[in-house]
Order: sequence, then structure tokens, then C-alpha cells
Amino acid sequence: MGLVLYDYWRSSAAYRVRIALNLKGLSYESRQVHLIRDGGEQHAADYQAINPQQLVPALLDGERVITQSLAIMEYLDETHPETALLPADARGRARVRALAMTVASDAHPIGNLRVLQYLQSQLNVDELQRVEWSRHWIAVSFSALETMLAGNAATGRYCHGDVPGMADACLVPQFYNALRWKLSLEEYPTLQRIYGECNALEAFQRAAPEAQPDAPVASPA
Ligand SMILES: N[C@@H](CCC(=O)N[C@@H](CS)C(=O)NCC(=O)O)C(=O)O
Repeated sequence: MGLVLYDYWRSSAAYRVRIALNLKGLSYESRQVHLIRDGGEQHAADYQAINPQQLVPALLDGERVITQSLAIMEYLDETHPETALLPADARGRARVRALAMTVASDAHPIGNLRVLQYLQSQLNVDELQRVEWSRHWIAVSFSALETMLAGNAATGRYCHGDVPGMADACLVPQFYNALRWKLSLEEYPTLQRIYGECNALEAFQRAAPEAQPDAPVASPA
């Protein structure tokens, strides 16, 4: 059995893994977990058996289930070293992981669907405030990322050098979210440039939310 990705078109964590799989040229079966329909298919018992966190993505490699997008990307890098997502040197790997975690550990979780749903249903936070919340926390991380990238000689065409890798696979989906929330992006010229460089590549284009089989023909805002 090959690789199976439990996926959702607009999940930015799944988007990271799609980019990684495409960069490595790995084919995979995509199984859609609709995060909204029927109260969210991620909460169904059969999916909980795959990922008790009730989040996508999850990767099935034969009988093995791997969860957490960063762990999945590192697993893919170790099992399929061709087209490395992490640099060869320890310092470079630490830098790429720090960039990736700024997105995946700090920016993304605060704006996740379940957090926004909780703000709405339990704390009665209205839609405008939820949008403001999302924008604010993305901006906090983007300001730091802009400084980390613009002021570092290790930044190249992409986040680290001239080969796309794990940091880019995290940045691009978060940038997509920022566009979705209509965050003003002028203050992040380096992030904008890298987003453009990445999206010129087929691996990123094929991973984009709108290119997924479960994307609605005209996506709602
Ligand atoms: N840290 C996890 C985050 C996974 C995650 O938050 N996935 C979101 C979609 S981007 C999800 O499944 N949300 C469902 C929910 O909030 O109920 C990872 O990197 O894989």
C-alpha cells in the first residue's frame, strides 16, 4: 500500500504536507475529511481511530499512521531523502525548524477552526472580532518572520537558500490564510517575494487549496 493523506482542501496543515509530497515527487492517495460537513468529519469515530486529535492531516504509510504536519514532513525526509526538505548542516536545520515552528506552533494554532468555533459558540465573539483576532495573530508572527528572513544571509530565493524546503512548505499556506483574512501585507516584502517564488513552482501549484479535488468550484470566502 502506498501513501495515503487524510486531507482537506483548505487545511493549511494538510497543504504543508501536500507541498512536501509534491517536492519529493511522491504520489499519494488523498482521502478527504470534510472539516465542516455534518459537524466536522474529523470528529467521526472512524477518523478519531486514525487521529485522536481530530485534526488533519494524518499520513498512512502502509499500516503506520503519522500525525502532525511537521512530524510527517520530517518522516518523509528520513524515509525518502531525495529532494531534502531540511538542510544538511545542523545549524541550517535548526534555522529551518525555527521558521517552520514560528508558523506551525505559534501562528497557526491560534486561528484554527476549533479555536474560532469556540470563540463564537462559547464566548460569543462576533465575526468582526474573530477576523480581527485571526489577522492580529498572523501579523505578530509575520513581523517576526519578516525580520528573521530579511536580515539573514541564509535566506535565498526561498526561506533557506535557493532550494525550497520545510520552512517554505509552512510559510506558503499561512500566507494563503493571511490573504484569505485580507491582512495587509505591505510590511512583509520578503514573505511576499518568497510566496511568489514558491508559487511559480509546480509542486506548490498542485498543492494549492483550489487545485484539490474537494475544493468547491467557486469557493466561499
Ligand atoms: N499541529 C497540527 C495542526 C493540525 C490542524 O490544526 N489541522 C486543522 C486544519 S489546518 C484541523 O484539522 N482543524 C479541525 C478543527 O479545528 O476542528 C499539524 O501541524 O498537523
